[in-house]
Amino acid sequence: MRQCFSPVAILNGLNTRLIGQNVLFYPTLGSTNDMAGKMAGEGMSEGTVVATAEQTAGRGRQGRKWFSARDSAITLSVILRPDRLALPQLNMVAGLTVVRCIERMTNLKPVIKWPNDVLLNGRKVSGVLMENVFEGGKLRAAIVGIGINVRLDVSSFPEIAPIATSLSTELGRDMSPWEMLPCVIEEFDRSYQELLARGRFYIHEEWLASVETIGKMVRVTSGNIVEQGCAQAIDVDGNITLRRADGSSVTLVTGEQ
Ligand code: BT5
Repeated sequence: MRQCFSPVAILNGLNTRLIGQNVLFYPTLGSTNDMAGKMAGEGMSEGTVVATAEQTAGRGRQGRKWFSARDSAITLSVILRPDRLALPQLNMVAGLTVVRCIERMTNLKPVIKWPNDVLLNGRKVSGVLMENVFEGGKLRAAIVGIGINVRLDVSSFPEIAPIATSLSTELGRDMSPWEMLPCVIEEFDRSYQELLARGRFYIHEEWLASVETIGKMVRVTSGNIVEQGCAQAIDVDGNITLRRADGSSVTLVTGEQ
């Protein structure tokens, strides 16, 4: 497969410690998570970013699709080799990265919908897909995939048109994914360094400050269980506690809203 190096400005201008020390930029790819996962299995260095201008088979969680179009979105994956215990907070780092970057680049006010959708005016502008690469029962790498609709015309995708938005739409002006890419890589690096230096409780607090789910009625699917209730709390590992209609409480380890 043809691989081209990222634009000189992106590579040279980056100010990072780990994430972005190696950036592999492809004109087109099926899924950046698939490519990064393959590379991680082959020993590619930690902090490597795999990005593409056009993702043709983007994936969401649980086999769902992630839509994008050429030159219209950020679609990237980062290879990390964290402690297994830090995986839930790594997911929070990814959500926080998107929020911080959108704030820095646009002054818009995004919020996080548990577990990790980023919304603007109630519509989804970004999603995170974290996948783990195991070898012989040991965690070899975590692949953190981020998709952001920068100038994606969501009206051309009927499946998501009513629920999705893009930064350009919200701003009322064109925005290029390439002006945003360095910011995403730098914010990811900065937030990941914060996790390493200041710990999981700090990241949880920072992440929680952008979460809009607390106090809302939610429907959560966790395995075969479907629960509905008012979200009371989300703990440091991302587990959510709901108050059911009958007043009882339930905590769900992981799930879908
Ligand atoms: C996600 O899944 O939100 C994770 C999306 C991660 C995408 C990145 S792009 C780079 C990397 N490589 C990949 O192959 N994936 C990652 P989930 O929470 O399961 O949400 C999926 C749902 O979001 C779909 O079923 C649609 O309803 C909706 N959706 C799909 N494309 C969208 C888009 N571009 N904008 C907003 N919503 C979308």
